[in-house]
Amino acid sequence: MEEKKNTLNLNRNSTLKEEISTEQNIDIGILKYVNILKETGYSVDAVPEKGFEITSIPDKLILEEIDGALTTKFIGRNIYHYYSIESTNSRAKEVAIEDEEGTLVMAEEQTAGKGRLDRKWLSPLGKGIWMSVVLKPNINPMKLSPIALLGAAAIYKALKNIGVDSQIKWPNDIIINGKKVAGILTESNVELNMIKYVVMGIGINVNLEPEDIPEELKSKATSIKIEENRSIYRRDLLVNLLDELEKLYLDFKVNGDISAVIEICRENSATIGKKVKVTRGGREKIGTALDINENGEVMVEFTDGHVEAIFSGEVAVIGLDGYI
Ligand code: BT5
Repeated sequence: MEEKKNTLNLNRNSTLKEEISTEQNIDIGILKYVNILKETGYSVDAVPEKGFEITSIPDKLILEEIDGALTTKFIGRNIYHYYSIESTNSRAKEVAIEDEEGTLVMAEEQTAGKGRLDRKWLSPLGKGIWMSVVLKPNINPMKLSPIALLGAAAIYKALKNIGVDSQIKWPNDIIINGKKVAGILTESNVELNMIKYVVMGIGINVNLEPEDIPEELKSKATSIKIEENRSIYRRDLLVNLLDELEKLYLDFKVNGDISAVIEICRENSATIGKKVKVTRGGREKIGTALDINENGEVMVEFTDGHVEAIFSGEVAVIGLDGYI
């Protein structure tokens, strides 16, 4: 499909690299390739009597490199890669019916990234993972509500794999040192009691610098680089994430089993034990989050002693969310 090759500069790099390493005669043609590599962010040094050496590779999500590193069976085996797009979730919804399960839409930047409830999601160029995966679980739509937790658990595990500790704030935020580093937006299409598709959108602030975060978000948003004081190679995180997502998803897809996900969300929760504000239908109530039950609902004990399982709506952790 033509769109998969739409980021000309990004996609042709891998082939160029091979051409350079196998080329014996350094002529004007190779200098042209070297220049293209440099423009794309590679550092290339001339080595006397040998040719050229690539000394550093750019942190770009180059299709061929991702493809070669993937360990998944179906997630990310069909990829749409954009340099700039309004929203990967919106694009994924356009291809979700026709395309196979596991189809991945990703972009270097989103110009109209979406959060939940029509909120905006900041997605600056080349600094994060902005992606959406098409899923087609063959389960009762009534069992779909914990699916965002699946994304959260996969992000948690992928971060852990690259040495980053985080917490999960029910249902869709990943937190480091009290600030949000990643979010999940799931959008589904259900017809006649059948799930046509679920698009799981994941945004991770990877290498954002403090100046990439606007003033109004500074109290609640952060990036891995800001918290860890090191740059992260986005490809490694992405490949890890797709792998963890596929492992956790398979149990869910086949028999609706979400227990491993719930366990991860419980053990690494930024919500359990905290004072929370629950907003539903415009009304606010204060309580304490006691646990996450086996359905992925958060159990909240309100100030009047009444305990309720909350499966949707807003549960804000008091003291954690910048706006409280
Ligand atoms: C979310 O919404 O956390 C869901 C975010 C999903 C983003 C991904 S990126 C790829 C895919 N394509 C899309 O268009 N979206 C998905 P919510 O819980 O409603 O949080 C949104 C709120 O978080 C905003 O109102 C801001 O206050 C804050 N926010 C916006 N951008 C942020 C960022 N990059 N990092 C941290 N917080 C942010």
